[in-house]
Amino acid sequence: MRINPLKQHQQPIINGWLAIPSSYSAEIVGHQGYDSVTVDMQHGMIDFASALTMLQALSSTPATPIARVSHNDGALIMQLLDAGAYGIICPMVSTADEARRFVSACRYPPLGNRSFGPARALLYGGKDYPQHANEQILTLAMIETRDGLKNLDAILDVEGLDGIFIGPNDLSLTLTGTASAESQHPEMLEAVDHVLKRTQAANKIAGIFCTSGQAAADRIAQGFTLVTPANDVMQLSQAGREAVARARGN
Ligand code: 3PY
Ligand code: MG
Repeated sequence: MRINPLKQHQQPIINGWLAIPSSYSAEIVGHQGYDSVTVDMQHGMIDFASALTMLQALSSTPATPIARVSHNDGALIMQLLDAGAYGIICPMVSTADEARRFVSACRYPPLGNRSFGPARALLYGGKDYPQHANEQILTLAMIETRDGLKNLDAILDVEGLDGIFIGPNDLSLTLTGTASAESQHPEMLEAVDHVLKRTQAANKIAGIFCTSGQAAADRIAQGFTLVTPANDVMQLSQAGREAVARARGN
């Protein structure tokens, strides 16, 4: 089976993020040097038919294809894995039970309850995908609720969970009343630091969404091991804005 480089990564993982439902965008982003690229079905404008073509496009690039599901839905998780996603990011994980349910959907029996039908995963992963998928599929639970913070250690204890991914917009919204991915609110700084330290202690991947390359570099310096330096929409908007300003001589 094609191994998943994200499972043994020695360097911080730089993870691209796709919200635009386009295989062409996915292909372009996949060629920019990212270790992995996430197809975002929660806040991206992406349905399963588009996600499939985007995963196909990512397969033609060096980036490892992963997906964020819209919610902790075993059926959707299994469909995306069958479509060749090599990792799943699950939003709003607030309890160990939810984390167990999430991981279970990513693992074939006896470790989990993933149903058999690897379809396109066989084409991307290889004929022996079924024998190795349980070790190769990456599972990241998003910590972005008060309960998720409260139950962090129990979530980190869940067997088969590879790491966490902080959703700083939702986390700051719930902690401070304002959604801000780079919030400097003291309560948010403390929460992010706490999640990072506990995740490091558990020896798992500590991931976070960021709004720029510089913000991602700062998170790596802080100790994070998986960062997303903004998504396609943010990058496209910023590049467009800057080009217009430059053209106008501003
Ligand atoms: C958040 O910041 O809440 C996210 O889910 C990042 O996409
Ligand atoms: Mg979120």
